[in-house]
Amino acid sequence: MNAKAVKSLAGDISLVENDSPKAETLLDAAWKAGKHAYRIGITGPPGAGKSTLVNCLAAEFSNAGKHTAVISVDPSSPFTGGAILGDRIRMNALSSRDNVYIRSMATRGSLGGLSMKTHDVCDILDGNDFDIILIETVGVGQIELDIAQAADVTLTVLVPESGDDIQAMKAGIMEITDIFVVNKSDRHGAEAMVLNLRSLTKLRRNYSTLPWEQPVIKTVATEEIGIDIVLDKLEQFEVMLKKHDNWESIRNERMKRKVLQLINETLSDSFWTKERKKYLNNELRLSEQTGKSPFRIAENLLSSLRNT
Ligand SMILES: Nc1nc2c(ncn2[C@@H]2O[C@H](COP(=O)(O)OP(=O)(O)OP(=O)(O)O)[C@@H](O)[C@H]2O)c(=O)[nH]1
Ligand SMILES: [Mg+2]
Repeated sequence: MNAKAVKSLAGDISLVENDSPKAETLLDAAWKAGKHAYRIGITGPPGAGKSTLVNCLAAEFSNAGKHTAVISVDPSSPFTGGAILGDRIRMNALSSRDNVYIRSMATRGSLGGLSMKTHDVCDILDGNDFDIILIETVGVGQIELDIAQAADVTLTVLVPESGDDIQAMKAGIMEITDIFVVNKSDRHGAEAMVLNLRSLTKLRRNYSTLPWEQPVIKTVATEEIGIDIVLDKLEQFEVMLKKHDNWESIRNERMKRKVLQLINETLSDSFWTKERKKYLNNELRLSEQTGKSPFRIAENLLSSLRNT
């Protein structure tokens, strides 16, 4: 990408992030043009080596001639460009490449808002002819589940000491992970961690129609060890999705979610007139005296909808 193209893309993404009235036109065009990028989510606890790994993967995709985007989503930072200094330095080397684009996104309002924006930004990138979109998020609860919905494949990065993290994230992590990576496997306990994860993956996620078992891969991202295996598995997963028609159904599901979201937002916005807000506040204030339940209050509000 030349400097002009990068600037124009960055501008488009900012319009989407800021809910500009122009965003809708951009997203319309993106939906029309896009749908071919492979969206790869990378999640895991703080400091697990996600950025280091993403950096290795992005470099390999770029070497293979793929137009590659990296979005780092930082739910803990209220600043845009929340990437830490080390990330920046490493990423700078990468972003000077012609076929790589890097963008950080940070929380401005709610986490829900951030993940919706992430979906939109992925759509913009897809519409701009990217082949690969890597999305890095710190695993801090709900957010990685939301981000997983934006991705075609989710890679969870753990380290030999992640036993407690697995306990804390257990159900969620098994549900969303397609590929496990035990990074920092130059450190003690990597093998035990791999065995632990393998036994868990046997019990957990049910891919039903998909012939896939969650692989557990050891890496040392700082020395680029194991990266080739991660790339192989990512490619196998993509081939499998396409072969079993899941590629299409993931995109349809994404489209459906977007439509539902837009309908919900529009209905909700038009419903909450000044009068209805006032009515609600009044009922809340008087609830001690009236003893009305939320069901009765909602019913009254909705009845006003039926009468109009
Ligand atoms: N020993 C060892 N250190 C590693 C490895 N991979 C990454 N690191 C180091 O771990 C630290 C954190 O790496 P990052 O890639 O920034 O981790 P992260 O998961 O992106 O961190 P956050 O985005 O802050 O959650 C850095 O100092 C890396 O150099 C590895 O395989 N082995
Ligand atoms: Mg990082």
